[in-house]
Amino acid sequence: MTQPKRYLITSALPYANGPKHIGHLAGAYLPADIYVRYLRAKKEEVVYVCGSDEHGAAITIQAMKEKTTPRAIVDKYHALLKENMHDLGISFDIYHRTTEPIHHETAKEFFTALHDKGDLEKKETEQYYDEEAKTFLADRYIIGTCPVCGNHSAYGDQCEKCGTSLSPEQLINPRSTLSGHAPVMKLTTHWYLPLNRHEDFLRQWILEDHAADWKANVIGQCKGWIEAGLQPRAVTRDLDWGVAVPHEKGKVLYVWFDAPIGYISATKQWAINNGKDWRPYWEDEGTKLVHFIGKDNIVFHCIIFPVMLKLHGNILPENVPSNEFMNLEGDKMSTSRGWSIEMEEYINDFIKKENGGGMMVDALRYYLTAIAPETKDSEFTWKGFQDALNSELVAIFGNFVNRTFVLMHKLCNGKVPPLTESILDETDKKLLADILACKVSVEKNLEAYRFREALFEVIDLSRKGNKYMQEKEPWILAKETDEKGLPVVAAQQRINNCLHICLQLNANLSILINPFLPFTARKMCNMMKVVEKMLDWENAGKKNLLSTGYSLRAPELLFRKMEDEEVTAQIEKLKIKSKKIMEESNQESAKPIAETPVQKAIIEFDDFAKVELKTGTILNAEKVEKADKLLKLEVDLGTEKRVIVSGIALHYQPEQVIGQQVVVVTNLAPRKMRGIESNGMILMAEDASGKLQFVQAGGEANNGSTVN
Ligand code: B3M
Ligand code: ZN
Repeated sequence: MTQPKRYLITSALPYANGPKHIGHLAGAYLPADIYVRYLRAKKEEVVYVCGSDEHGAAITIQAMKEKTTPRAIVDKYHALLKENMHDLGISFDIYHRTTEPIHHETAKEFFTALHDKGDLEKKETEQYYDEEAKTFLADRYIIGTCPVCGNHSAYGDQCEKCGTSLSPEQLINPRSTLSGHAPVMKLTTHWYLPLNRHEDFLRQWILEDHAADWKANVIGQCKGWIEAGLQPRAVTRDLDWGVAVPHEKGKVLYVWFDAPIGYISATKQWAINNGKDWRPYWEDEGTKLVHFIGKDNIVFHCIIFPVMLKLHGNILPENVPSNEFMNLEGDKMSTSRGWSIEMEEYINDFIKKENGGGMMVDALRYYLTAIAPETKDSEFTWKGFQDALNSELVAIFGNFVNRTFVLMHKLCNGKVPPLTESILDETDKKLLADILACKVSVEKNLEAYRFREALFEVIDLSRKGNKYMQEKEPWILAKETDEKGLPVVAAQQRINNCLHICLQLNANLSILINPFLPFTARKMCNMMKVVEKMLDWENAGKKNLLSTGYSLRAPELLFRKMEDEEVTAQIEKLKIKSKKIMEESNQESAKPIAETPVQKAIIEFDDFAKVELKTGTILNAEKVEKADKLLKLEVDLGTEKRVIVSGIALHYQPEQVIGQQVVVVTNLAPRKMRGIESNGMILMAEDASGKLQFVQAGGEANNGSTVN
């Protein structure tokens, strides 16, 4: 797009169902905040919106767990999340909530507009119903045995033990979490968003128009979805907590229909609070809309919400920078398994305890950005955090700033010394050129959402500052003047030039580090006795930010070291917390990958030998009525033909799999799914984009060959 007139930046709305961990922070909030702070420093017109997602089963289930009402849950966790984000320097222009009346009105209006234009379809489907509780059951309300790993408490949408995504009818022995009894199938009516009508648009808009500027992980996932063929998505639910569907009793909008509209209602509320007009932000093509999210939200922000926006006549996002996941000490970060560092825990342990003026906020922001999972999953370790803090922030950046101030006070009377241009040498000129080059490259990286790289550039510039100082050795110059009989004036001129340049570099570093480490930048301003206005981005690259003769304050400590004992204590705390939560909830303990390289327990050969695997070819495939995820397959196994029901319909159209060679588990006990008996299981593997791929024997294996 040409130079945008304004920016609207969003971060995924966290569910107000519990505390959020630092992996969330690293995924959707910190990068957006860095971007926004950069835009503000550039004096762009920018609004940064977010808020709590307060609907959906995530909330009602938490209310059940805590034996209270959904309202009490969202009130409690909304307040917590809002405060946590603020404490960590996330600078939303508004942190809204989806239970606000303005949001309900906005979401209803949106639904009605699409409905009245004929953009939604009404369909009758069968759904699990709890006869005792007299209610239809959302996927999360059904638990049963996972068909893949045998976990007895898998949910109707996902098994949290093995990670497989499921549909309720795949669960063995399903039971309702409300009554504990087996649910029955019952007819219900819902509204659907027919995504299939918009395939051409999505293909063009994502895979053509944005192929080059969206991240590869985002394009990859979208491609998987589009090529698998898009299905109509239900946008209503039989629930009583949520945005009521206009003119329908007992139904609410599906949480993923109303939540992204939360970005719009938050913008409206922001506009009301600030006497502005919200419309251009969602209706004028000059707006650059950017959604920052985690990878589990890609389909909603790249496929479903854009279709809704297009139908409703709104602008579309320019980009959807999505991060992969951040692991913790060798295992997946997970609040429910206690293997996490919650934002509030970090705040209590490091921020509230010390009055460091944001020192430990910036330390966390630094490490999370340095290890950001921008292109692949990454890992937080306390040792890594300590290393980053001690050997980068303290030893490089902090050291340079501190040295400059100490020497300036010692050798230049606490004032900015003059610069004598005539004696500038190559080393001086090189460093001055590096400042400008750094600014250019930080800009380029930030604009391409490469935050780690941008941060490395800034740290690298401070490293160059240290090297420069080391080469110039002003402290030696100061000593040697008298002994060597050099004219004092000439030596002092060289000292002055060195510290003048170092001070200008300091001023530049404060501007360049500001989007990432805002507290540090402000402390540096205080040391330099300049107002915050100096942090305006247009000042970056300038060589005269501090005037000659200006007297500066004494250095302040920017960062502190982290001790080994703190590292040990945090790891210990993590293990104890996780063990306790696991015991309470009867789950299997999280174990660091280093200790357990394989996920599942070792089995004897005899156990493996019980599994019969054979090659086959799919002869026929058809959709299973009223089940989004299932395909009914007929498979040729050489000596026999079998019917197998497979949960691959979201990834493949029936015609795409006919003729496909497959590997089948042939001695699995038969199971009924949607009234069809399935006799076996097809082996599939998930690829990097999340799409299921067929496991194949390769070569010319005959149907019915045994796989060993
Ligand atoms: N609350 C899911 C999540 O927290 C959801 C995001 C909504 S963004 C509109 O991952
Ligand atoms: Zn499982």
